[in-house]
Parts: sequence; C-alpha cells; structure tokens
Amino acid sequence: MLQNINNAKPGDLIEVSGMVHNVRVTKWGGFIILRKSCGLLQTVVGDQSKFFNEQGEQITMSDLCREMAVTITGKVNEANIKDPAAFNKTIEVAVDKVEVLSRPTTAEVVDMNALKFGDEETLLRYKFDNRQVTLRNPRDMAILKVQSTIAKAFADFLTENGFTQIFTPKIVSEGAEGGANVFRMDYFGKQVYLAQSPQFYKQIGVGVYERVFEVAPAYRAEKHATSRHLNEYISLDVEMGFIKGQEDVMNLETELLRFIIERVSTVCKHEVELLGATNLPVIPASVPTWKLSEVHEILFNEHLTEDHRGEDDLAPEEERAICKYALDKFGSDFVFVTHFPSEHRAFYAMDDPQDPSLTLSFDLLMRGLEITSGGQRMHSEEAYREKMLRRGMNPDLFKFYLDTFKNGMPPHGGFAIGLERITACFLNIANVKEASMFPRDINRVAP
Ligand code: AMO
Repeated sequence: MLQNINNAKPGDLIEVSGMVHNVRVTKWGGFIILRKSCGLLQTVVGDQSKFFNEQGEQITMSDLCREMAVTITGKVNEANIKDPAAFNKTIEVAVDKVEVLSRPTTAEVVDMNALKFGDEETLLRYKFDNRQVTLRNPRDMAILKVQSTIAKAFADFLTENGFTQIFTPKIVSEGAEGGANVFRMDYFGKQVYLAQSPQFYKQIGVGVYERVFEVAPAYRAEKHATSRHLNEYISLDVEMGFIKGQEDVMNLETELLRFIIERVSTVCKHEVELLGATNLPVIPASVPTWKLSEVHEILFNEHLTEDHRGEDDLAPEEERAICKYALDKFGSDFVFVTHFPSEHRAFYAMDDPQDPSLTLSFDLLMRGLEITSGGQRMHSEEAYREKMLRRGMNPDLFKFYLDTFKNGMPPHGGFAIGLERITACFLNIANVKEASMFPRDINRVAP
C-alpha cells in the first residue's frame, strides 16, 4: 500500500495520516478534509467506510471532529476539486477505514480560519493571540512555506557560490548598528545587549573564510507599532571579501534574488496560487540604481512626490514612488539606492573617496519597501578609529572588533535582507507580522 500522498495517482490504494481539518456530513456519507504539510486532501465517505476510535472500537462518522489525528486508508480516485487549499486538485481518496489516533480535549477548537472576525486589526489580533493553532490555517501555512523556501534558496545559492554558513552570538557586549533601539539585559550582573545584527561577527568571518552568510534572529527595540517593524526578525546576512567595490555586492544580491524568485516559482506553485500571489517579483538583468540625491531629484522633477531634495534619507512616500517609477519605466520590482550620507549611516560604512560626506552603501527597495541595507565596509584599523572618534564613540569598547582589522583584513562588503519583509513583499502581504511564525512587537511576547 502506498504511503506517500505526493506520488498518488488514481487507482492506488493508500494509507495516509493527518489532522482532520474539517468534517462535512451529507445525506449519502460526506467528506473528511485531511490536512497534510503540503495542503488539504479531500477524502470521501461512503456507506462502506468504517471508523474506529483510539481503542479500536467501531464508531460512526458523526463521532469525528476537527483536529483529530487520524490514519485513513482508501483508494485514490480522480477528482476536480475547487478548494484552492487542496494541494492536488485532481485526486481525492475514497475512504475505506478511518482510525482515530488522538483527539483534542476541547469541543471548541480554535477557529483557525478566523474568517468571521470583522476588521483587519481584530482579525490579526485573534490570529496572533491563538497563533499556536491558527498557524494550521492553509493560508498561514503557505506564507511560512514560502518563507522557508526563500531561506533555503538563500543558503543554497550562497553555498554553491563559495560562502560558508556561520553562527554568531546573539548576546553581545555592544550594539553593532548604533541608535537607541537596542535591548539591554542583565548578564550575571553586567549589562549586555541582544544583537541588533551580526555585523561585527560576519566581518570577522570574512577574515577567516572570505565569504560567509548567516540566517539568524536579530533584535531591535522598536517602540513604534508599524506594519514593517518587528522586535525580533530573521536576518539573512551576507559578507564577502576581496571586492572591488560595492557593485560586486549589489551584483551578487541581484543574482541571489533571481535564484530565489526562480526557486519559489517552481517549489511553491501551490502556495503562491493559494495566496493569489502568482505575480512573483520581476528582476531585470540590471536593477535600476540611483544615488539618494538622484532619487529626490527624479521624484521631484517627475512631480511624483513633494520636494525632498537635500534630505538625508528616503521618505516612505519616496520609497513607494521610486518603486512605482522603476516598475513603470524599467519593468523592475527592485531599486537600488546608493550613496547615503555618512552621518546617518552605521559607522562601519566606507566613505566615498570622491565625496567623504557620502558612503559606499546602498538600500534595496522592493515593491515600495526597504528589504536590504548593505555596502562596502572600511578595512583599515586607522579608518575605524578615526571615524569612531569623530562620532564620539569609545574605541576601547570595540577592542575585539578593531583587533580584527589590526591583524589584517581584505576589502570587503555585504548586506542583510529581512526575511519577513522579503516574504511579505513576495506575496503582497501588507503586514510583515503575518510573515513571522510568532511575531514579537511592542505588545506581544506570547505565544
Ligand atoms: P539594517 O539595520 O538596515 O542593516 O537591517 C537590514 C534589513 O533588516 C530588516 N530589518 C527589519 N525587519 C523587520 N523589523 C525590523 N525592526 C527590522 N530592522 C531591520 C530590513 C532591513 O533592510 N548590518 C546591516 C546590514 C549590512 O549592512 O550588512 C543592518 O543590519 O529588511
């Protein structure tokens, strides 16, 4: 008897285990909708079907309920299933036998479809309050499956291109990114921090392996509740040595994204269809790239935003507008913006020798949202010391980091992609929290 539903074809006899997603009793029998990791499977109950409880005693179909764990044996038949959550619309299983393995202890299991709740905010709150169960809803399963595919593709592409995966500490002695959004914690009487990013450690990794990557949580004490900020997010980090300039890093990210899009389009066909996200992002041979000052100019001259010329960063309306402009004019869902002012960029960014008030750094915008920051880093100890002193930082606090450069480092650069943000952008999901298995925000640390 066949055990793997993914290979099933009409005529096969099959044994398949899963959770009861739904039971529908009809006059002539009914349906048990079984939930598998790949999606839903329709099974059809007829007058020959038999049911057994955990003790092996015969029961009836009406004794079944949602979220029972069951094993079903039966025959695979051809079908034409309408439910978009069915992973294979062309098969169903005619039930011979259902064996109950275990059952929920409440008669009122969480409504994981959660569709009856009014406005978006109430719906999201309900979903997140009961996340341990609402995650079983096929839509949420699909979002996180796409996310898992993106993370795997990230690791596969980089491994194939000579990068070594590293695992760096999240309890650190100093924040790497500056700013106030760092979580403090007590560490045996000493104040330490949760890592805002693996920046120092991935640079150190370049001195060891030349090319490194990491997939790990990063922590930001964001006090504001927005649709794009989490307090804990997964950072896809890359750092590479022996670069000639930040263009090498941007080119690598472009090829990486092309690989990820291709992988999602082949591996996650069912999920993107279920989520109505078949318009996967488009990445042209060369991603439109402008300096920050050029973006302000373009948007002002084209009357697409208010006048932001001279500002140190992109306004959110500019992020959206430049992405729309790039899509309309260049058919790209991505835009690189480069040359951010040195004063507003993290201290490790390399200043542009042509104009030291600017940095050789970039952001990558996708469909109106920043998904990446990156750039070339300084690689000489003196440059670090000088910039730190200029910024009023105490180099003694960063001794181990500076010692890395003291002991020799190649020219290098890298970038980081926020996993929840890229997943949300891929799937046109408005709130990044929906792309987090257990989102952490200012009001939520459980479940
Ligand atoms: P940055 O701080 O811009 O750069 O972060 C890089 C990317 O991480 C994601 N991100 C977040 N996602 C969700 N919630 C947050 N609070 C949040 N903060 C950041 C975004 C962002 O583009 N060390 C540098 C990267 C580098 O230069 O290599 C850094 O951390 O997608």
